[in-house]
Order: sequence, then C-alpha cells, then structure tokens
Amino acid sequence: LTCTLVGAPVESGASQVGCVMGPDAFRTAGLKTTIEDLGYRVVDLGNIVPRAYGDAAHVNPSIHHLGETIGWASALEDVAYRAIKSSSLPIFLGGDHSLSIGTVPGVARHAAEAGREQFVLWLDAHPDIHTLKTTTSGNLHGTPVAYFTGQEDFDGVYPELRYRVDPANICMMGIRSVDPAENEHLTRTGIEVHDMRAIDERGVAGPLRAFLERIKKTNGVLHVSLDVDFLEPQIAPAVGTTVPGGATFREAHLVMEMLCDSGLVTSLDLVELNPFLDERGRTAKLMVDLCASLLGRKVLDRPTRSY
Ligand code: DIR
Ligand code: MN
Ligand code: MN
Ligand code: MN
Repeated sequence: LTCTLVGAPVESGASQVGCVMGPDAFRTAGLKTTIEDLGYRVVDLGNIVPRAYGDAAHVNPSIHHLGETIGWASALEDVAYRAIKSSSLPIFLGGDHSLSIGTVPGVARHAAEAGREQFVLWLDAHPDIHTLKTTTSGNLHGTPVAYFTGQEDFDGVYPELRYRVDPANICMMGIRSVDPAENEHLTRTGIEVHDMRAIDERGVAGPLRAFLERIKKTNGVLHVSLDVDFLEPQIAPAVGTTVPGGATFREAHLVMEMLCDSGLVTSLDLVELNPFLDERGRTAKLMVDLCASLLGRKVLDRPTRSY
C-alpha cells in the first residue's frame, strides 16, 4: 500500500499563527521513514498552495480570512479526491482544521463514485460545527463539520458541496469545549458524540468498536480527522486551543490500534499542530507515533521515548 503525504500549511482558519509550520514539523519528526519502516511505500507530494481566491466578505463581521480559507479548501478538495482515487492512503498534514473543509468533501466524492458510504471519525476537543452565522470567534477552523454535513448557510460562499456526509455517519470523540450554538447543531443533526465525561465513564474501546461495526455492516469507508487538541495538553502542548482533560497517551494509542485492526481507514487528517508552541518537537513526535499505531506499529515495537 502507498501512503501519500500532502502538506497543507493553512493557518487562516485559526486565531493565531504557527500552523504554517505544521507540515514541516511532521516531516522533521520523521513521519515518512516511520511509515516506511512499517512496510508502506510513501510518496510526499510536498506542500500544496491555495487556489487563488478574491477577498470574500461576509455579513458576520467576526469572520476573517474567508477568501484565503476557501482558496485552501478548494485546492484540498481536488488533491484529496485525486490522491484517494489513485488508491493510496492520503495523509493530510495541517495546517489548522479548516483543512477538512476541503479534504472531507474530496474523499467523500470518491466514496460516492465508488458506491461506498463515507464515515468520519472526529477526534477533537471541539465539534467544529459552527455555521457562518453562528461563529462568534470568526475562526473558520470551527466550521468544517457544519459545512460537509450540508448546512445551507454555506451556499454560495464555500465551494459547492457535491456530496455531503450524512450526520448519522459521523462519530466524535474527546469533545469538551462546545459553544451554545454548536450544541444546538449537534442536537439537531443527531451526531454521535462521546465527550470526555462519557470517555471517563466508559473508555474509548466500547463506543469505537460499535462505530466500526456499523461501518463494516454497510461496507463503508472511514476518514479520520485528528486534531492535536483531542489529546491532553500536558502530553501535547503544541496547539493554539488547548483544553484541559483530554485523551491520555494510552486512550489515543488504543483508538489508533483499534482503527488499524479494523482495516477501515482510507484517509487521515493530522491538524492544528503549532510547532511554535512546542518544546523540542514533542507534540509532533507524539502525533507521528499515533500515526504509526494507526498503520500497524504494536506496543512491543514502540521505542521508549521521553517527550
Ligand atoms: C470555538 C473554538 N468553538 C470557536 N473552536 C476551536 O472558535 O469556534 N476549534 N478551537 O478547533
Ligand atoms: Mn478541530
Ligand atoms: Mn479542536
Ligand atoms: Mn469550535
């Protein structure tokens, strides 16, 4: 199997700068050789550039960098579709989470053409389900889920959505920071959410196993979107939006190991890494190790590292 690395140094969707360095931090942390050591062929496409977009304005005055973020999304939809069509496993290196405005519709287009259902596992402290009307921060990394599930608010602003993801095909884990409007969207769409309270009580294995079974039954394909802030900030400090009480080292690895066993993952986002906030690249290295678990590395061959 071939893994295709796609760097997308987008940071226009975040509140602070630094995600522009994300793709190169993943590379510096040894992502390519780590994956090669697990027996894959790895093609690194380098960093893509956004499609040229004019300065878009919106009635919601808090929204910033709208045109630039759409430019990235448009380029990403195209590259995601082409990468997954070439029957490789694409790994999208962010960049902030606005990257998923492009990657998820891109892979969903391919799934639809192949007659498969697209599922999404959203690993994040935040549900990122604001519409353009409801975002108060104006940070567009808070909007991808609302967009790719087909909320009409994006019509004529974001790229035309050809294939939406059914909210019933989405599972969120790690959630612990939800704005009131997002809470309403979650309730209305009925998206499956396992917040940290639920994970404290039930762990990650049970809920994840049930979701994976559901995907298997329908012969679906799975996109995983891993936001650094899914993780407990004490082990993953390099993200602009840390929230205490995140997934532990073992909870995160267990999710990846179960995903590996399932054989269902067809694409992956690694997002929100801000290397400027890090200490000796420890967060990038942890993300690379999580990616390795997803691709087959076992506990017994995991090197002991001090981050
Ligand atoms: C908040 C924070 N809900 C917002 N969202 C973040 O700005 O919309 N998403 N940080 O990753
Ligand atoms: Mn996010
Ligand atoms: Mn987040
Ligand atoms: Mn949010």
